[in-house]
Parts: sequence; structure tokens; C-alpha cells
Amino acid sequence: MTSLDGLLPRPVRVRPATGTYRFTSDRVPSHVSTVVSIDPAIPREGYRVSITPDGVTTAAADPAGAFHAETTLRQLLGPDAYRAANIHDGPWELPCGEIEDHPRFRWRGCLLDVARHFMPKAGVFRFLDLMAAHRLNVLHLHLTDDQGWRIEVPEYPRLTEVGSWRHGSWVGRQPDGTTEHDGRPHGGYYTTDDLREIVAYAADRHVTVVPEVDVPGHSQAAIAAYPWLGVTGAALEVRTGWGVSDNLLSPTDETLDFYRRVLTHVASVFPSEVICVGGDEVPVTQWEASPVARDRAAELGLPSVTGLHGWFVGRLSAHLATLGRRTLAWDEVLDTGEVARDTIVGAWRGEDLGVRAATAGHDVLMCPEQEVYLDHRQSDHPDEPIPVGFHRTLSDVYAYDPAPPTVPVERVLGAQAQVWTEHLDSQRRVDYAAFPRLAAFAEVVWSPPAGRSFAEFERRLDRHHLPRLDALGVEYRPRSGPHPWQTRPGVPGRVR
Ligand code: TNX
Repeated sequence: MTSLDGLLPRPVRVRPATGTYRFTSDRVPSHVSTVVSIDPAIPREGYRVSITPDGVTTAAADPAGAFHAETTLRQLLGPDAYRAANIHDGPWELPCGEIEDHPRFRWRGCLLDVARHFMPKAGVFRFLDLMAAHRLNVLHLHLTDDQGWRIEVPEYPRLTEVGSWRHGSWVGRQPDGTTEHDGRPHGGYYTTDDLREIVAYAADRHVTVVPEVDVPGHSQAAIAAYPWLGVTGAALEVRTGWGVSDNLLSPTDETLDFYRRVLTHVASVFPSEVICVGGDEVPVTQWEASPVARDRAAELGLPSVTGLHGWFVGRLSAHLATLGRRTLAWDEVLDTGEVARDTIVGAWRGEDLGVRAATAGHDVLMCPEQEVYLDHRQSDHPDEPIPVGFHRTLSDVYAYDPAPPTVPVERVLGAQAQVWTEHLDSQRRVDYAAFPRLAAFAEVVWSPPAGRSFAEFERRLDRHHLPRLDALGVEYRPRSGPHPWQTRPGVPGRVR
């Protein structure tokens, strides 16, 4: 056993897992975490905590396991341990007992779409605190899309000068599909130092930040900045509406070279082994009409321009490999020709795509929209804020199993919940969509299904966890439906 002393400074043992919370010196529970050691027999990220009247002893597999043990102690200390400042009178108490714990999956992710609606970095720090409090360990940052480019790239300043803001946004979606345009500029981006800070903040909480630069579709903000990246060369605006854009990147050497440079920069900022290049939703209408694209497909011996999708992603993936990184791409790449075997496939269109990718020998990340898209509505009641997507309740998310019997389980890295933000224009809206469903998801990826029940989860949620979220200031969806101020415009809130 190796001592972790030095890694976890003694007087503030509980602090790394407790976010901004500091125990003042007269309130440090004298018995908290008196001994922390490493035990290689414990499974990855796992820990064993023993609480007796004489003190707390923790053995952990690794530093992440020690962090998760602290998270457990914080849970046991109660909701006040989740507040930003100490309001607790009297001694902190921990129940005596033994806890042994380790995660089911190594990738317990959440995607945050900061492209559709920018989240200022303070909001990202808070989101990371919330993820870490739920033992989620991968933040997939969706940094570029048709509606915004959020990473400063020093070599290409127009990406942020032009691409980081738009003139307005569609608002809402009525049941008949209609939308309104708000006519209000929206934008923002992270500087290189901001992103380094986000990465470091995440690392302190044992969270890896996986950046995504989406190609060859979802690229209209980049094309608005540099029109020669596009197929038509026409001047475009950063997109103000949602849905899939026809504007694709041109499959030229110049465009590829541009993105290689962008990815080299991204890799210099994000130490993550995995980098996502998107690859989703690529309608090939423009390529079909483009002599440049058709000639390129012919020159490459591809049966149609559709193959350019896989080729484009494949070129960038090869570049990432030269930088020592692995590619994550959305599951459409399976339909577009040759995909390098070591590409991780994000199965979003359904579990069957994940099974297909795993069977073909890819590592997979389960992200099915039918189950774990948290932008989707939580009930069919008309007072839900924006009635988009599949109807996914808390119990549906809790019942999700990322490793169905048909999948070669050794290929499943884990699962990821997605917080797409077309309709989530503020932290308050993100809170409402994400919680408490993200808490259910966190349990799905951490604990094996045997021995869990929704009824018991509900009981723990109501009695213990919602009070913690309240103390953290999370504006989650109440279990009985939205507060009046959480409904959508024009709909009187349900009286609860
Ligand atoms: C599909 S999932 C998308 C996103 C949207 C989302 C909305 C995926 C890879 N593409 O661009 O935001 O649906 O639910």
C-alpha cells in the first residue's frame, strides 16, 4: 500500500470533492479521512471507506478512487456540505459503517452543447462541479456547429470574430412545429487560456474534457468566417435556426489542411486522449451538385460523393493519430465507407448502431437519442417548456442499460448523456433539462443493474438527493412537474 499523503493535503481532505465548500478550521470534522491509502486490489476508480467512532479509513484504487470516496463522505455529511459557504451549526456527523464501491463503466459522460447556446466559463465550472458530484468523469464539449464557433484559434481569428455570434435565434417550438425568431444577437467564445482553465478545473475533479470540432456538416459558422471552406464559396451567415444545414465543407486539400491546423491547436489545448470530429448529419446535396466534390470522389475511386464523408473524417482521424490521439465520431461514419478500426463510435441514432459498431470491432460509446438525450421533453403535459424530441421520463432514463445482451460488452466504453442546447438558452434551462435525469443516468453508468430499483432510487432522490441539489442551487424539474416559471411562454403553469 502506498500512502497518498502529498496528493491530498491533510487539513482539507474533504475539500477536493466538495467544490467551493471549505470547512472552516473550527468545523473540520476531526475524524474525517484520517488515513488514505492505495490498494491495487481495488478495481479501477474504486474505494473502500470504513467509518468508526475512531476515524475514517479510506483505501482507493487510484487518486480518482480517493476522490470518489470523498464524494461519498460529502454525501453522508448531508445537504449542508453542498452549500457554497458554511451555515452548519454544531458538529458534522458521519454514520459508522463500511462502503465498498467502484464504477461499472469507465466512460461516464455528459455532452454539453456550448455551440447552440454559449455557456460562459463560470457556468462550465459549475456544470463540472455538478458532474463530479455525480461521479461523471467525461465532459464532451460540443464546441462548433452551424450556429456558433466557440474556440479561439490564433491562426484563424475570423473563426471567433465572425463565427462566435449570430444575429438572432429561433425561439421555442410549438406543437405544430412553428418557431419565432428573437432578433437578439447571441454569442461568446472561450480563449485558449479559458479552455486551459476549464481543462485544469475538470482535471482537479477527475473529469476529462473531450473537445468536439464537428465536420464536414454542422460547419456553417466556420464557413461564415472563411467562405472558401464551403462547397459553394458563397457568403453565409452564422445560422440562426435549428435543424440540419445543407452547407457542407468542401472536400479539398485546402479545407483539410485548415482543419488539420485547427485540430493541432485543439490537441495542444486539450490533453484528452480522445478528440471528437463529429461526422453526424451530412446531407450530400451540395456535394452532388459540385463538380469539385464529384471529381474528388472519382479521383479517390469512391462509388459516390457519399464516400467523401468517411474519407474526410478518416483524413482528420489519421492526422489526430499522428498527434497521438484517438478519434471519436458519431455513428453515421459507419455508413460512409472505410472507418479506421480504432475510431470510437458514438452511437446516437439507436442502440442497434452501437451493437453494429461493437460487432465490427469498434469501441463504442452509447448515447442513444431515444434514451439519454436530455434536451428531449420529460413529460407529455402541455406545460413542459419546449415539447421537443422523444418523451423521456426520469424512470425511463433510470431503466436504461448501456450494455444490452446483444452487444460485445468488452467494446462498450460506457455511455453518455447529451445536453443539446437549441432550446436551452440559459443555465436555468440547462438545469431543468439535466436534473434530476442526469442523477438517474449517473447511477446507470456507475452501478450494476442487479440490486437497483426505481422505487428505491425515487426514495433516495426525494429524501436525500433533491435536498443536495437544492443546497447546490440547481433548478431541477420538480418531480410533479415544472414550477409556473419553468413552463413555456403563453402556457399558464399547472397549479401543483
Ligand atoms: C441530433 S446527435 C444532433 C444534434 C442535435 C440533436 C438534438 C447528433 C450527433 N446530432 O446536432 O442538437 O439531434 O436533439
